[in-house]
Amino acid sequence: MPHDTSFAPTQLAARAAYLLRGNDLGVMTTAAPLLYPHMWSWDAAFVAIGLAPLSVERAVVELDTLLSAQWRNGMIPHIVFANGVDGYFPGPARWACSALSPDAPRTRHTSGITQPPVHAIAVQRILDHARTRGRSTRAVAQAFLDRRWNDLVRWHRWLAECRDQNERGRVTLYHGWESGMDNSPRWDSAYANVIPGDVPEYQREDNTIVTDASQRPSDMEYDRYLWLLEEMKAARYDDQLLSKVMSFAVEDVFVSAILAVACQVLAEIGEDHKRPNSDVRDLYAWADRFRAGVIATTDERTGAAKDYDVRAERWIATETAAQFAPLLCGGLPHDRERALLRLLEGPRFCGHPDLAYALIPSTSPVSRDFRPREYWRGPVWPVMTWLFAWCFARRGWAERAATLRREGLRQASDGTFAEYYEPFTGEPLGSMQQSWTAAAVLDWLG
Ligand code: 9WN
Repeated sequence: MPHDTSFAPTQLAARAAYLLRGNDLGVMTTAAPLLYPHMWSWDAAFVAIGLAPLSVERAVVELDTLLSAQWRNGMIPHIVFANGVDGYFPGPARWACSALSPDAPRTRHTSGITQPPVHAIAVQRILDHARTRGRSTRAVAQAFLDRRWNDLVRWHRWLAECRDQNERGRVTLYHGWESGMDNSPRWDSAYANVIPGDVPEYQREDNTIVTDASQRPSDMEYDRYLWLLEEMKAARYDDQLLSKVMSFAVEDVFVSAILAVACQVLAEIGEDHKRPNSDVRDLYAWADRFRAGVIATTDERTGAAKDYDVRAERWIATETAAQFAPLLCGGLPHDRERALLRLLEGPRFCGHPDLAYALIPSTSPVSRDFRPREYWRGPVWPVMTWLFAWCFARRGWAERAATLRREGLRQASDGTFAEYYEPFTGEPLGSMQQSWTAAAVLDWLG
């Protein structure tokens, strides 16, 4: 047992619920109390998943808040800033979205980029929980779906049309933050071609909260992150212009797999709830297109998926969790899928003999890019465990899903609800009391 404290399931669930209440600002839950004092897009979806077993009503409010900050073009922004709260850089003034883009909302401050589209999964979980409740709660969930259906479809349409302009079945990102896996080795080669110009002066805030530099991205990485913001601002966040001017442009295979799953899930919800046929048809078509786009990147022997560097016109193969993207959305030929599962469960990933828990490290411990403490370069992220477990259950792999859940709960039983964990020692790292870690636990125990 890597850590001394170990909470029993009921205590752990109570602490997770208490944590979410503590991070609740009223109509939004901060991603974490100190490091991330605002609402993040994919965090909000996972938070809604954690809230649903506690209160369907409150889970709905979380998604409503997020969707009320949706851009006119359909984009869900990666951050919705809490009113009157500082403490995170880059904040609203640095993004300057409403001053620059006619698509940005007027009544809310947001960032100008996006994040992985996991929200349909949250809608599905809300509907699942609502079905087990009384009539008034079921009505709340139904009213949410009626109210937000068009917004959810618009969101998927924006990804399919503006972020896959050539219909290759893969989502293009213009910033590593859009992948949610900010400093993953996946993006090293693409970032190497980003040459920061005049970045207006800035002061990082993250490293005043997580003071151990080995757990966060480096200053050099931050210079590039901030430079990309300047490029976007010069293009006024215009979808067409971004595709031409951004010096970072990658097709993200993991986000593409998530989009394939999300479109499929939303299409099924649409069918069940008698939404317009044309929407359902579009959603199924996008699900097929993005699934095919993911499969087209895979290695013939191992089934491992690759990203693509649009600027360098080069495939990016890294030993990271992202290469398992096809396991999320399905579509691989049987033998290739078996090979990819062997890779996942073998010594390069979950079966590595020195791991504290049989979980998926963000980067393979045998890769030369592996850093056991550094953010997306090695640590295990509980929210990723949840995502894989949920997708595996959906794919009919009950035993694999149960193993991830069991190991994920063992890891989380230290009660810190850490953002990520050192894979060998199980040391909690990054932000403590991270909302989506508590949410994963609540879903598992709910
Ligand atoms: C930048 C909030 C977010 C997550 C991301 C994670 C981290 C932000 C940061 O925190 O990113 O968006 O400042 O490092 O990488 O996945 O959504 O939890």
